[in-house]
Amino acid sequence: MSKFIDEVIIQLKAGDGGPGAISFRHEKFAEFGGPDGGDGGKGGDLYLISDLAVQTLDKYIPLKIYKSNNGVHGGARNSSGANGEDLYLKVPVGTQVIDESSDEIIHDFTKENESYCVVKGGRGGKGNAFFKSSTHQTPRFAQPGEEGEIRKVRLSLKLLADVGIVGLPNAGKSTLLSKITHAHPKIAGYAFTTLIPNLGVVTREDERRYTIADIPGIIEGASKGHGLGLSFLKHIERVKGIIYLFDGASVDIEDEYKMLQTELKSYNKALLKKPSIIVLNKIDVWNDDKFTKELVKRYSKLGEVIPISAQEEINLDKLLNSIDELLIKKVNVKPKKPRAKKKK
Ligand SMILES: Nc1nc2c(ncn2[C@@H]2O[C@H](COP(=O)(O)OP(=O)(O)OP(=O)(O)O)[C@@H](O)[C@H]2O)c(=O)[nH]1
Ligand SMILES: [Mg+2]
Repeated sequence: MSKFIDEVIIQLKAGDGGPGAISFRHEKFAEFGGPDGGDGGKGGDLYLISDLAVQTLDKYIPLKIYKSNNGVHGGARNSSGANGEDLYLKVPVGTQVIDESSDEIIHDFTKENESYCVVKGGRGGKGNAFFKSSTHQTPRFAQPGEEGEIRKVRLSLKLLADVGIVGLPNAGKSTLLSKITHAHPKIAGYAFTTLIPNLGVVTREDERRYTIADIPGIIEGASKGHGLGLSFLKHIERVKGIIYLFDGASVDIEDEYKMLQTELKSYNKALLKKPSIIVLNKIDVWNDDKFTKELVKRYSKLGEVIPISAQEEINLDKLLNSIDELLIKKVNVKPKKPRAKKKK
């Protein structure tokens, strides 16, 4: 299993500018021709770029200095040094870049393929040809290159899933994720199989895509550190909507629902304001439509209830349609602004 690193401090250093050259033309009958030292190249900039294929920050080594290339020295015959190549470091969508010294959020990657220049390369130094003037025909000096910027940053990942699946251990959250996306989370018949959040991408027939996160199971007292605690809930803080997933055969889903809400609330009250769907899983176990209908009726006072079997893939289309309707589309509709009245 890959590690799931969601916070790391690294240093980013842009390339130094190349120094300008000191050089003179060699001419046949003169010991020195005019100055012809070229300029140094600019140091490479260093960018962070968000990539959906990258899901964790585990490739970053804490405190390591990541560096883009220096600009090349200027040369004779007025040749300028090449610019240092820019460096692009990939980070997951949802990464916040925080300046370690000021704690300021410098950038928040909320979209795929966004790039942000964190440190700029230094300018190249001017060669001695640049300094030639009517009063100074043979300058024997050139500028050094400017140093590239350096910055210590903290990368902090808050997954930017559109939908989060929460539930007790063993309810079937990872099974559901594995059926509606191409993700391959670990699935097993014991509690706390999922230790790290998993992200999957749902692709709809009309090519729309959204992301869905499966997080570790929550038990009573999680906010006090029981089970795996609640720290991973930061990964669903920014979802548009929540799926509460239950093992439909549980004796009291209402109690379980209340427990989940209490734990979520103690982490962040705003989580309870998000639109949600209640999903009763494992209906294949009893395989009795009448009983399933009864369950749906019993719990419909809690919200929209959808019975499914993740394992046997029953009702998953219905669930996906409801996710569209209730969790994705609803929040995308902007309320109309009332028109301002014209002053007479
Ligand atoms: N019969 C039946 N079993 C299911 C269904 N969905 C999941 N299971 C089984 O339930 C067990 C738990 O499934 P997981 O998907 O690992 O559950 P989880 O909610 O991710 O569990 P944690 O990661 O521990 O919180 C596994 O043995 C699954 O095979 C279902 O629809 N029907
Ligand atoms: Mg799981």
